[in-house]
Amino acid sequence: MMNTLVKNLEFPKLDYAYDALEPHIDARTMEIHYSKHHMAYYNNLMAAVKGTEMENMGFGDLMANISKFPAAVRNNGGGFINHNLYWKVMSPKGGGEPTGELAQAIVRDFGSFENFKDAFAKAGATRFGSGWAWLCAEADGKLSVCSTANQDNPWMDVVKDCNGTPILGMDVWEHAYYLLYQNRRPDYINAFFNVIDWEVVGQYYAAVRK
Ligand code: MN3
Repeated sequence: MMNTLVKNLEFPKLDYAYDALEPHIDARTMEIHYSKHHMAYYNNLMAAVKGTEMENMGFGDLMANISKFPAAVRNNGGGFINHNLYWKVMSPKGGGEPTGELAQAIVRDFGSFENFKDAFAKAGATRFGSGWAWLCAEADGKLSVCSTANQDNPWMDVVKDCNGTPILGMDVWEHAYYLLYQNRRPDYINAFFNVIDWEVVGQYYAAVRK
């Protein structure tokens, strides 16, 4: 996915119904978030790259060199890929705790799963304005938690203090939670833990380690 040519990027299918994450994330929020917000990032990205050298770059290379390209590509390219990850790491069978290698790495790098949850929740809650919280992995398996503003992400060269490959991303823009939670971002963050699909996150972790 990350190395797909930009001109060949496709808007992803959602693997579950809009109401599948209720009561944690409501159907109306999911519908608007996916079919309006995410779709707009995709459409605006494709419009911004059309007829430029960016069309024929791998998407990962575009992210890794985003400092050389227009802000519209940074914002919409980030919005496109960040939401692709967000839909994948959530599922109706989510919640609980990771298992296997990822569980062991979380205990090794954060002390406990509860400590990880606290760090991740804090990264999301303290991001001023709009942005994302991330759990990232290095090729050697090391995990870290960080956050980025707006639609920036750890793949971008402009992001200096939040690195590694994202294996879990949480959208903390108000559009992700305002209909159900209004200004109560911490309540949304607590609810998000109930929909995290740790099996998927574990697969992303294994892929980074290869
Ligand atoms: Mn969003």
